[in-house]
Amino acid sequence: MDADTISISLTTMEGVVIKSTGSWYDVRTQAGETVPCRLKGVFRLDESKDTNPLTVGDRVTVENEDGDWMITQIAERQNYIVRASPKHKGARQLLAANVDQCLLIVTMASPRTSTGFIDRFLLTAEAYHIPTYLVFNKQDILDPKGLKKQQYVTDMYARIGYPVHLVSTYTDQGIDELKDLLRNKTTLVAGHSGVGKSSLLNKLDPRLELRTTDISRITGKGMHTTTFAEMHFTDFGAQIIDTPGVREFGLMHFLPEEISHYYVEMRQYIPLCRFNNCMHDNEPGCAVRQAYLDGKIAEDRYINYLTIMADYKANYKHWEE
Ligand SMILES: Nc1nc2c(ncn2[C@@H]2O[C@H](COP(=O)(O)OP(=O)(O)OP(=O)(O)O)[C@@H](O)[C@H]2O)c(=O)[nH]1
Ligand SMILES: [Mg+2]
Ligand SMILES: [Zn+2]
Repeated sequence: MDADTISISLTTMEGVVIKSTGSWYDVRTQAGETVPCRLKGVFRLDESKDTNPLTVGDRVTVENEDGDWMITQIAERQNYIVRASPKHKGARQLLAANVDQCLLIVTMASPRTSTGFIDRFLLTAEAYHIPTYLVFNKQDILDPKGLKKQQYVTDMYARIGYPVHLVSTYTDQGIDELKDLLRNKTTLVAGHSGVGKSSLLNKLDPRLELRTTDISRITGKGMHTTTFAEMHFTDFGAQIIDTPGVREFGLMHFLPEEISHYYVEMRQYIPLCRFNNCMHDNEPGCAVRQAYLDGKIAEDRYINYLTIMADYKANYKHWEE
């Protein structure tokens, strides 16, 4: 440290990033104060597939130098969730770090969530050992067809061990039991745009007053009301990260042959395949495919697996170049 630095007032504190807009970061310090910070210019993007070096949930050290807050250190992450960057093909964006659990908000009303999307999320969460709850929102507007579809989908996930919650932010169905799950934890709330993530947070703690918007009646697609991930501290002791709706989650850290291991119900069959590099597609003696043919692995799950593998292999080549 040189003489100049010593002569100015310098305060160091620990904190957590609660919002990141790219160039500025809001950090909540241990004292419970929120301060806007810049990142000290020494951090480079690691292995370069990430488009952002720092994300919500990151634990950091901040220093105040003459009134300006700077982030000077980032603690190692316990885990993180990435999404495929909407702008750069093959790049990924950190959505959040250091989460205890995820709530994946889905709906069989509008905009309807596909099981392919759910599976991609679940396998990412499995890879990082993050427990995930499936929350089926908009119970109040399901028509008979939607209800039937929901019954099928919820059975499928419940059978393989994922907790399922049926909620409505309009009628308050299922809201209290969610509070019990969230208390004293850091939870990432994810899902497509327009499924009701911010509405759910407002329901859990009305003081948050987060912006929500009607989904477009014409396209049925959300309009991305929430634009940055942000961690909120609720009045019942939960830390919840609301995120912008995502189209797709990124899976780039995996090798193609790893993917089946993150399909929880496939794991038990993998060692029984004839070839130990089996991809569980058309290989002879594949125990996973056999389990699917015997009705032990749900059709949606297996078909999604094959689709994910095909996409993944195509992209994986691209990343290797
Ligand atoms: N019928 C019904 N509509 C709901 C429910 N929850 C939310 N909505 C509506 O769904 C629309 C989208 O809600 P938001 O909370 O903004 O959705 P979001 O997931 O935060 O969307 P993004 O911020 O764009 O990712 C709004 O019109 C809400 O009123 C529900 O339980 N039932
Ligand atoms: Mg939102
Ligand atoms: Zn196999």
